[in-house]
Amino acid sequence: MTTTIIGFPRIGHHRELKFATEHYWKNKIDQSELLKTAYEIRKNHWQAQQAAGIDLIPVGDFSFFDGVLDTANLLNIIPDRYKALHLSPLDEYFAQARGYQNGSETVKALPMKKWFNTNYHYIVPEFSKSTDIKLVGAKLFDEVDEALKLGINTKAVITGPYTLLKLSRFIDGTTPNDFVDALISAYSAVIKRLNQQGVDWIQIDEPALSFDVDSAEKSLFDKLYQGILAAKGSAKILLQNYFGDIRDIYNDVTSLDFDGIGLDFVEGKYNLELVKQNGFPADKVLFAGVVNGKNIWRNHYAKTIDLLNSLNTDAKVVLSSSASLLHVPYTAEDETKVPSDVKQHLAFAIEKLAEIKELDSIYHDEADGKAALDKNDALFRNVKHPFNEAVHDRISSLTDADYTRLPARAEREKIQKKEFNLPILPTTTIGSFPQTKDVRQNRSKLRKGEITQEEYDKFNEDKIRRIVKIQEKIGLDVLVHGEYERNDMVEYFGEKLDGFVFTQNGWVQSYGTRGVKPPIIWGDISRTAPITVAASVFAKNLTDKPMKGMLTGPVTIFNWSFPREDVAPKESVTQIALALQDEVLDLEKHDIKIIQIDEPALRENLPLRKSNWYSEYLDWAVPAFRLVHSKVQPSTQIHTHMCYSEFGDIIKAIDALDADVISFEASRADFTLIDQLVAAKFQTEVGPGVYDIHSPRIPSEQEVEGLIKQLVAKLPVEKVWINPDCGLKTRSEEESFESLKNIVDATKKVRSEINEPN
Ligand code: THG
Ligand code: ZN
Repeated sequence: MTTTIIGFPRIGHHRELKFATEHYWKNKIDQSELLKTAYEIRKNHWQAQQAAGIDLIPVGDFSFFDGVLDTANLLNIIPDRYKALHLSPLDEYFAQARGYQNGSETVKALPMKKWFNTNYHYIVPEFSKSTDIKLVGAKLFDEVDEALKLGINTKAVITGPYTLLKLSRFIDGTTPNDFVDALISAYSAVIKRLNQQGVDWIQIDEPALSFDVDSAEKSLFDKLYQGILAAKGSAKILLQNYFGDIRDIYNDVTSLDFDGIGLDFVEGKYNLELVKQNGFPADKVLFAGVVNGKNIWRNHYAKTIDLLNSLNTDAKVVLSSSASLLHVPYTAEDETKVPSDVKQHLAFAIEKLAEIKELDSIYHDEADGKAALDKNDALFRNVKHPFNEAVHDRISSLTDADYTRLPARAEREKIQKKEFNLPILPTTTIGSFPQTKDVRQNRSKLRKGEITQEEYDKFNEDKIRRIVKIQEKIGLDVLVHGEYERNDMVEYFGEKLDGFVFTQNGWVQSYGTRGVKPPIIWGDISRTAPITVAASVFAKNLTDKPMKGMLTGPVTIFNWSFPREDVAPKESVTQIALALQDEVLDLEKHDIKIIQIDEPALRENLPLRKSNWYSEYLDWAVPAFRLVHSKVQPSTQIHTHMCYSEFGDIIKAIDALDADVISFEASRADFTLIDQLVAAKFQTEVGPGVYDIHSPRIPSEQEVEGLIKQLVAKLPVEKVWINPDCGLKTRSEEESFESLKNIVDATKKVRSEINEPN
């Protein structure tokens, strides 16, 4: 055994799992048909790995929604409110993942959160007083049986107890420590059962060790694993970390009775130092994550072999991916429209399997190794990214003034109050309106060449006309054009900007059945023509109300793309920022005086270790945003928007973006962020969402009125905006319009109560 991977994408080569699952949800197929499709997908994926020469194949990495939720359900960590629905195990699982509605009976979904620093989301398990941890699930064991029957050399995969505790929510005053003994028993039972089934290796995923680990957390980890490993019997346990290094706990991990330790040598550069400085126990297997599980570029074999040689250990080394391949698309083979000089540099999941095998041949001096190394060397010697001199000149001439908007915000605030003369508590939306079936069909018809560009544009113009009227009728103060022309807020800009390459089938799971197609940064980035100006100007001319221009910010475009690796993030993000600066100034020139630059992904790429937050990230991310809007007139109002309101700990950085207004997700976080904003003397005007758009529930006028009153009780009323908490693209029109009406009416009521004109 010399090669493995941490995990494989689940959605299927052509997103078969997405379509089957969504059909099942719509009662178009029954459970047995869904299970059959899922089995076929797993079988294909295992056999693809086998065919590529991967020796040890992960099983249990497949999921109908999310692996953390799978592990929680395996161990009976299922809140009572879902059990009370008396559904089949699979439906109970889906009820937790996406909520349940049957007539008047509704149960909300468990919350979803970003998975470390990726664009994937996991479901947050909930521990309470009534949580009774024990081995109840069958999914993992069933999949292991299937794999063994197919002759797959199986490595069973589960989320580890430490990560599970770190990522979960604890209610009723419970704490992680309350569950240590129960988790030890349950994981021991899982190991025993897998061992009885005949599984050789068991991979326990502990990515949470890549966060800072303090001494209490270290004790928690030690206690869990001393217990679990004492009962492992003849099972071989692999402790698998990824997304970073394990500097805080390396010595504990290496001295515990693990049979293998999996380290990420790509993102966790420091792991190499740890192994060199402390040595690696010769009686354990080192699973070396050397093929990047998060990027889409070919591995540079010569560098990887150097790295492996520098490990300088007597331990057996198994070559692996640095993370699960979940975060990359299925295969680059299908990408017929990607230029061939680019395509030869791409390695998606299938190609990465072959890379691991080739690296293994090179590492072990096998006959075919030399040829593979030479071929790879040639590839890297000849790489040529398009170079744009004008972009480089522009960047080298930037000065501090380019990052500073004048006058100061307080001054601008006064000027803008006069300029727009909006009522107090102005109402607006985040930008997108529902992407109804006809909107998606129109786009797909253009893609297939069934309609002309003119017909496509005409359709969208009709949509804009309609939505502007509807917004006026509802009584919103600042209008938007609805974003009908956009598929995805990042893919759309990627397609329009020079320097990006985009794929046909490069789908990556975002959550559950939903995916994204991240654009690929290949050359220097620039804007060759206006992108959003036509739609915004068309919409503006339809109304006397202010029309807000809508852009995706540089940090979000960068974070949700596949970046280059030969260029520093700061350089790429600055290029994107300059391209967007051109767009902002063009919008302004065309009389679009309110411009929103969304940065939903600003928070999520914070380095996992706090000590690196500024030095490795915010120190370039915040200036990039400022660069986009620094040159606008004082009277032009810059808005931004962020999803996932967990930015309590970076409030100062958010204020430093120097936007005039920010809207964000708040309703689910019970407004706790508001107190943090007050405490930090937050200066930007704020629109904390008063309507949770992730839920089909329509908030009543009274409910919204209550929320607005809570807001103005805490925040200076002249700084508060009223809006939903995110874009409306995934909601239905009925829900959206009724909710917006309630929001506007509630706002008017509050205004009249505080004697302000509407
Ligand atoms: N764009 C990108 N990344 C994101 C979001 C985004 N990451 C975080 C968050 N938003 C994830 N949310 C979603 C919501 C909906 C969908 C995907 C991610 C979605 N996808 C369609 C699907 O899978 O069927 C595909 C849409 C399409 O045809 O392009 O609905 O907004 N980059
Ligand atoms: Zn949002």
